[in-house]
Amino acid sequence: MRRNTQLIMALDVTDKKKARAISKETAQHVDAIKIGYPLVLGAGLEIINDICEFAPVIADFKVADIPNTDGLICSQTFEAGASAVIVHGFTGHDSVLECVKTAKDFQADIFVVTEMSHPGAVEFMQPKALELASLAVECKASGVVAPATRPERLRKIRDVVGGLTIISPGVGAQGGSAADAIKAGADYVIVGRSIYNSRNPGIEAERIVKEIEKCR
Ligand code: OMP
Repeated sequence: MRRNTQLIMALDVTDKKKARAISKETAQHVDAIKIGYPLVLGAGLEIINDICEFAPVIADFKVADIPNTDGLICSQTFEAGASAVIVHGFTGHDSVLECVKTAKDFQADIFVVTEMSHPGAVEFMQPKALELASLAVECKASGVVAPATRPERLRKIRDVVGGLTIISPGVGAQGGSAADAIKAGADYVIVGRSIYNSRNPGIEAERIVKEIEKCR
């Protein structure tokens, strides 16, 4: 993934036309566009290839199954044009290794979820987050997903993952700040609603990029 603006847009809209319009408006300000179940269920898997016209696509399918099924999900997603897939780590080393192996065949990336950004993540994920981060390192994933809503936790996850890429959601609508996340060690922030629900997504994306630039 290019590392230019350090902004990844989460495109959680469900309408193809809207998705394309927002992607076009924001393309020059983002390093990647993350799409997940809302858009793929609304517009079909072909939407990945559509959005690739504007930026590399990260498929947020939070893959969490047995290795064989995980491998099939990842290969279908990479064949559809995605540059990366987000997977869960709680399924264990064998499942994540299968995803990483499949990604290698496509010269693509796997990001492993550690501690999620929402409040409920403290119940089950937080106690295991650093182990999930270690698992990502051991499985040679490209990176991890870590919460912008808890910069102090992000810092701890950075200590564990060393040079792996950290992509960090929770900025804006969930209360986190782009600057704090970058300062705590995120390589990229992921921003959804603040951009795609704003009256002018291009201007909002540019504003976030400027905020990130100030921390460099
Ligand atoms: P907004 O809260 O609208 O900015 O969107 C955040 C995006 O990041 C959504 O697509 C979420 O599904 C995703 N996300 C989180 O919010 N928290 C996480 O811990 C992990 C993810 C993710 O894996 O992308």
